[in-house]
Amino acid sequence: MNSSITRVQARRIWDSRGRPTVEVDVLLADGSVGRGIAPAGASTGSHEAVELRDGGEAFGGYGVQRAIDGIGREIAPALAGRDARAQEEIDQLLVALDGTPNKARLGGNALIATSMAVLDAAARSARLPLWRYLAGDAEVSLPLPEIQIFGGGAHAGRRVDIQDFLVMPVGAADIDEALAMVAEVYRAAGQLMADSGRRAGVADEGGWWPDFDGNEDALQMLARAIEKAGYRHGEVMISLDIAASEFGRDGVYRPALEGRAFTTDEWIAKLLDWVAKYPILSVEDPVAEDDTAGMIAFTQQAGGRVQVIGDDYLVTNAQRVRDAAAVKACNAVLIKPNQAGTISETRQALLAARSLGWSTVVSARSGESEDVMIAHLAVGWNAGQLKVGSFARSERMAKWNELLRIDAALGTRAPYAGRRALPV
Ligand code: 2PG
Ligand code: MG
Repeated sequence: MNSSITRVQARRIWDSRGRPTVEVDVLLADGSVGRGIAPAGASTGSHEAVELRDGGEAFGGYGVQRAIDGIGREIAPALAGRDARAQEEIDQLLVALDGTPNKARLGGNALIATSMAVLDAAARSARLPLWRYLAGDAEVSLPLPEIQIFGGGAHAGRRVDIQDFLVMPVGAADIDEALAMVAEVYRAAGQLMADSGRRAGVADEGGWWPDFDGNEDALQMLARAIEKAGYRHGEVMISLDIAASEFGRDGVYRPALEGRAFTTDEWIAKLLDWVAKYPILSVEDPVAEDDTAGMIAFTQQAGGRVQVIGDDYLVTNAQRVRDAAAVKACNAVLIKPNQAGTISETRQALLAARSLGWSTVVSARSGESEDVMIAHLAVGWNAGQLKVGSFARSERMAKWNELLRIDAALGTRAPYAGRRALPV
C-alpha cells in the first residue's frame, strides 16, 4: 500500500472539560485516514512540552487557533509526500520544525496530535489494529489498570490535597475480571459516600468528588470501599498520585487540609505512615518536581515496598529518566505522550525506563477525549500498566472498554500483566 502522506488537516474540537483541543487527520495516498487528538493536563510539570493556547478572553484563553494555523502553514507542507511508516523521521522533522527546546512555538498540542495521527494512519495503511502494528510479532499483555476512585487536587478545586486515590486490581486473572473488580469498588465507594451524606458528584476524571475533612479520611474510605466490595489485601491494592508539585516547592509542603507546613522529611514521614497503615502499593510524585533529594529519600525508604512513579518529575523524557535512575530517585515512570510532544520521544522514555529495570505506566490526562489510542500504546508497547482516570464518564470508559476489545482480539492467548507489572 502507498503510505505517503497526501494531506494533513487540523481542526478545533472540544475535550472532556469542554475546552478547545486540536484534532489532526492525516490522509495517505492509499486512502487511509489516521487521527490524533491532543489531551490536556491540569497538574502539569514545568518541563513538559508546552501547549500553544491563544490566550485572551475567549474560552478562558484556552483557544487553539494559533496551534491549528501552525499545522496548516508549516506542518502540513513539511509532511506532504513523507512515508507515514517513518514515524521517527517524521517526529524528528516536527521537533526541528518547531525549533524550541519545549515545543512552545508550534505547540506540544499541535505536535502530539499530528504525531498520533501519523501513527494511526500508518497502522490503518498496514490494515492492522494499532496495538498489533506497534507490537509486531512481540508478546504483549493486557495492562494492570490504575483506576481513580476519588479525584482531588487540581481536578477537584483542591477540595483535598492528594490528587488521585486509585485502585489496582492486582489479584485479577484477566483484564475482564480486573475491570469488574474495580466496578464493584467504585460502586461501593459511591454507596459509602451516599451513606455518609457526602456524595457530591464527580471530579474531572470521573472519580467521586472528595468531600472529606482530611486527606487520610479519603484513604480510610477507600480502604473501606475495597472491603465492602468483598476484596481482601492482595486482591485490590491502593495507588496514590500525590501530585506534590501542586502544594510544595523549595522543600516546603503546604497541604491545606493538614493545617500546617511540612519540611521534605516531615512530608515523607507522613507518606510513610500512610504506606504502613493502608494497602498502598504505588505512590506517584510523592514530593515536588524540584525536590530531587526528596525523591531519592522517599525511594530509599519506600522503594522496596512500593512502586515510586515519576510524573511531573520525569515528564516522559528519556534523559530525565536516566538521570533519575543514576541517583535512584524513582523506580517507575508515567508515560504521557503529550508531555513529550511526539510518539517517538514518548517511546524512547518508555524504553529508557524498561532498560533500567523500571516499571512503566502509560497514562491519559485529566483533559481527555473519545480517542482510545492510549489503550493501544499500553498494549502495543507492552507497558504493563495503564492509568486513565476513573470508572465513569465515557472519555474514560472508552479506553477501558477498548482494552476489552483488544483482549477479545487476542483470544485465549491474552495474558494479563497484573501484579507482575509492579517493580516490587
Ligand atoms: C496526573 C494526571 C492524570 P493531569 O497527574 O497523573 O491523573 O493529571 O493530566 O492533570 O496532569
Ligand atoms: Mg500525576
